[in-house]
Amino acid sequence: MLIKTHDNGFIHPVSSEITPQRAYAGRREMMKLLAGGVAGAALAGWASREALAQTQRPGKLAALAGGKSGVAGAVVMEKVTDYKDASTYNNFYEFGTDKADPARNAHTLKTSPWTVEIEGLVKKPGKYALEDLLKLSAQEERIYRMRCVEGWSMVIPWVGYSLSALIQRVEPQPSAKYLEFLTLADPKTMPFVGSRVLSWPYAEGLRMDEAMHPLTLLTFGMYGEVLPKQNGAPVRLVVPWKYGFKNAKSIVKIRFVDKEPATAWNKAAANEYGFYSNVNPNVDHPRWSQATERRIGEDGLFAKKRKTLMFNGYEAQVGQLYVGMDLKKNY
Ligand SMILES: Nc1nc2c(c(=O)[nH]1)N[C@H]1C(S)=C(S)[C@@H](COP(=O)(O)O)O[C@H]1N2
Ligand SMILES: [Mo]
Repeated sequence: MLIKTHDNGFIHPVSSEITPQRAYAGRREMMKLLAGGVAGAALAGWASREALAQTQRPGKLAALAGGKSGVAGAVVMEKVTDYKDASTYNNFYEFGTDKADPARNAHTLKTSPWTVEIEGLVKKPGKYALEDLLKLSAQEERIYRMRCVEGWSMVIPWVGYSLSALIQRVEPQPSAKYLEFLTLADPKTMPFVGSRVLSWPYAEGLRMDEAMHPLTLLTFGMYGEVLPKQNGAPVRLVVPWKYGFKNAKSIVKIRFVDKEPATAWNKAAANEYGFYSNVNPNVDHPRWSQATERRIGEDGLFAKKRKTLMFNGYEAQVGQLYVGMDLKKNY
């Protein structure tokens, strides 16, 4: 049996970290559930077992327990992307701009000890240790579509809880209208933090109602395990209806502010990357169409691409956040 070591960010598993073989529930069980008219929750359970079944492999990271999500829209019934693709085809420019660079280089990232500083317009600012953040709310598994602005997509079972739980805990002041997310920028462990492709630290932002939306996930794991370093360990954001670049990795600071914060990609090219960055097949990137996408691991380079969905398929859940807004202007 092959045990991977430091490549791809895997660590030597110790026996206590290896999750026991989980029961596999197959397609037949799903058909039974469908026939019996069993609703969402049971199907979500099937989907998460299906996802876990794909990850029985050596060299696992520490298990991160997550019950199935009760949030509407949090589980997509599509084939889950192979763990291998999700952990080797990445954007994490602090470790290089090639898709293979983060898996090759992120082993230098030191994820423990880790604190996230909460500052700005809140009643309870301060430094929150990762261990305390992990315990702040029950972890859920959510299978979300992820659509990168470059035209590819994946389906990933994330583990975390709604960011709203943390926001409520720190008690925002009424003047707090936006959240700014700042990520680690450590030139000693991140070889490309000196490069001029982006300004560092990588910064992102959300409007308060977007940050409070139940689908917005403060994320600690994927595929039932802690996040690999190349995927933004130990804590990142996942906002499934927005382009992938909103999903800030390796967050060290969350600032509550009264004005729309600057974001790394907007600073780099304001005409290409706006603040909202909602997935929208009707608004082209200035240099390419956003109408279609290629699902990593499924759609070959020459296969017909699949249609990109409005708000990445989460329109029913989030459409009301943008009523009355011109989404061509607020791209
Ligand atoms: N700190 C940081 N976060 C980041 C990025 C980055 O370069 N640095 N890239 C973003 C982009 S463009 C995408 S598509 C997603 C990719 O997440 P994944 O590699 O886990 O799929 O991370 C986002 N978060
Ligand atoms: Mo991206």
